[in-house]
Amino acid sequence: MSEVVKLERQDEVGIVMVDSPPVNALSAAVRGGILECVKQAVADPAIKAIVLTCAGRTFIAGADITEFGKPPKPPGLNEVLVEMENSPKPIVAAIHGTALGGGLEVALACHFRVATKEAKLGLPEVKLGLLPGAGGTQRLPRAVGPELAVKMIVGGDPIGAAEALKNGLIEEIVEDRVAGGAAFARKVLAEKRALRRLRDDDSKIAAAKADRSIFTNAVAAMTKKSRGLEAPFAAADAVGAAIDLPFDEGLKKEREGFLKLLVSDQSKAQRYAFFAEREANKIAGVPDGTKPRPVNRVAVLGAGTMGGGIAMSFANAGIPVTLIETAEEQLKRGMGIMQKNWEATAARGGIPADAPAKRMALINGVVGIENVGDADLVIEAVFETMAVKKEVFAKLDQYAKPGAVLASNTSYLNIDEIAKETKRPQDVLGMHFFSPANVMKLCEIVRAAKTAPDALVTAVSIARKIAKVPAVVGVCDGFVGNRMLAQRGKQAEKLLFEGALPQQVDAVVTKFGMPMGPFAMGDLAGLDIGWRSRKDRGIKSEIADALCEAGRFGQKTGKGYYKYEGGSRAPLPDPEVEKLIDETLLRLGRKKRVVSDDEILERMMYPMINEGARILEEGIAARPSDIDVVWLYGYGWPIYRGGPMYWADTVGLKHIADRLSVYAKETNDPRLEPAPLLKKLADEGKTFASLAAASKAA
Ligand code: 3H9
Repeated sequence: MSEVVKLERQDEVGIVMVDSPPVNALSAAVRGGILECVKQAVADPAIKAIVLTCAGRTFIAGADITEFGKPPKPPGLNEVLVEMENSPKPIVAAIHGTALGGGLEVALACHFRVATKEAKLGLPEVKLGLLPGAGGTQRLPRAVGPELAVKMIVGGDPIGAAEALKNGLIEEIVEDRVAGGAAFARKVLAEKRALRRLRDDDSKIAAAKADRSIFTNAVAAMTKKSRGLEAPFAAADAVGAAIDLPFDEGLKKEREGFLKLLVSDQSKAQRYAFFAEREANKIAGVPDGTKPRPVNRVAVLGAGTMGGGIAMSFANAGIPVTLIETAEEQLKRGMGIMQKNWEATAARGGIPADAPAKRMALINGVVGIENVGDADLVIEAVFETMAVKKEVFAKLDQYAKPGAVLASNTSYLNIDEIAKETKRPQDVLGMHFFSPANVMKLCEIVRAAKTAPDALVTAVSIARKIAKVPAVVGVCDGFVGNRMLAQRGKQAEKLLFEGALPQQVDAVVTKFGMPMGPFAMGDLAGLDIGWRSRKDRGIKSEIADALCEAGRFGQKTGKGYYKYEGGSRAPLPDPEVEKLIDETLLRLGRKKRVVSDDEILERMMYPMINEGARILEEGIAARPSDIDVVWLYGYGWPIYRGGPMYWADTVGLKHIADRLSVYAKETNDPRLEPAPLLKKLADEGKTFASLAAASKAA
């Protein structure tokens, strides 16, 4: 008898219950257990119908990803599904939680499906660089038609129970999965319903067989944002096979595609990213069992771009917010922008039509910091200078309720110093959101010297609740992300002095897979900010200064490192910039040379990795994978390259260390010498991953 799958009889209905925490993934034991129980139920004359359901928090959430890359163990999932689909007795999948990947494929091999109303159903394999490998690409189009199937398989986002019902993916929404599933099974028996085997039902793909553009248009729409990725295109091909080929041949095509992706570098990187994200939830140095403090209301200080975006993130998750400004006018402006933002999303169909009003109702806009009193978490997003932050925290100490977590959204300032302004440094930490805060997923949670473990756990847990990806970091200038980015920025600027052009540098970076290069990014952020700060600190940056002196502040003035025409955000190379660079170099007596794309890539990436090594040495990040999470979710690092530290391992640390030494000498920049940790790993022929493995073993 299986340990993780049990068969129970309720009158004429056999209940096959999968119970394999945490997410009932399809390990060999679960596959074997399902096969055994289904066979047993089919053989039992007292059982007339079967319900397949799960214990715990969710229906089967997919194949067991930890088994990928290891020798396959029988039975294969397809073998189990053939047995189920061939069952002469009706099988009903009763779904709750998330039926994902192999989980939904199991449900699709059942003859009927019911789900609870909060259930989500999807084939997210593309997000792991894969395609569904157990019939999903063949059965889903037959269940819901090719358009929605392409959306779900090529896009990878799940749908809710209501949409599943509307599109024929489930038969009914039920209150309780076991009782509802059994009741539905009895109905099937009473009505003598024919068993619906999706493999034999071509009715929903008939239209696309006659007019293939139905399928190709859906694919074109879904792959618009798939630049550089292999899986979405391979997944689309597999769905195409469902339309073009008989079921069994389509299944064979799907299998070939799945096995090819399974061993691909992209999928390996994407699977690594999946686990890196989950690993980041585990906070080093916090006692086991530390519970988060309850957070029922949040106060956000500042209704500007950052504050507004943060407030929106909480309201999106249904958490009430007190949004605080210093004057009515700013408050009104901030509230207006939020409303417009939500209305634009609703108009695009991204959220329901009544959502903007509902979300606005969760935001109580007020003037005056003294209104923070009923908040369990306060996040300040005020002007980014130490003096202002200190003033705000001194006031928070006065007005916030005891035990409230006090967070600063600073992007580089010292939280220890800020915490000193209060008599409760144990409650103070950083929550660094990324712009636009309602969109970007990363939240760097900055642990200060005196931050209490439960305050830290509260910040991590609330960040997850509002669908952010938290990464715990330590106090230093710029934390993890911006500190590494600064190294890239320095090199980008130097490259201009050596003969590269902004568009050449940016092209190399975007070809690598980043959404934007450093110069387009500078134009977006506004070049005047850095200019002002350089002036304050008495620092010069000849080319950037010359641009600003010419009134080129970036996108907002229509000109920066690029020109922007007709209000467009598309950067266009500008001969004027080239002239300005040439003149500056001439004035400084610098000689131009041809800089190769290979050199640009190395100088953009390796100094960041070097800084990442220093960050690890100093304990600012606990794990290399935490650094990768920061870059994946805060800076658009291409997921198929896993993150900078993961990518560095694939390049080879010895090569990176050697090249850094060369650049350190060539450009006379000692900061480019390999960090001691990088050098040590390189000399020992090791990887950053070996550090994580060693710390796990310890
Ligand atoms: C597939 O199915 C291929 C088939 O088509 C072909 C087969 C032939 N395997 O996310 P959480 C672990 S590909 C192993 O924090 P939540 C996770 O690592 C798969 N482990 O919880 C974590 O462990 P720990 C397609 C898994 O409530 C723990 O479970 N399916 C798997 O926030 C809790 O996870 C997917 O891509 C897995 N499949 O979210 C779904 N899933 O505690 C992937 C989770 O030690 N999973 N774990 O860190 C998810 O999207 C989310 O985990 C889920 C729950 C929404 C289910």
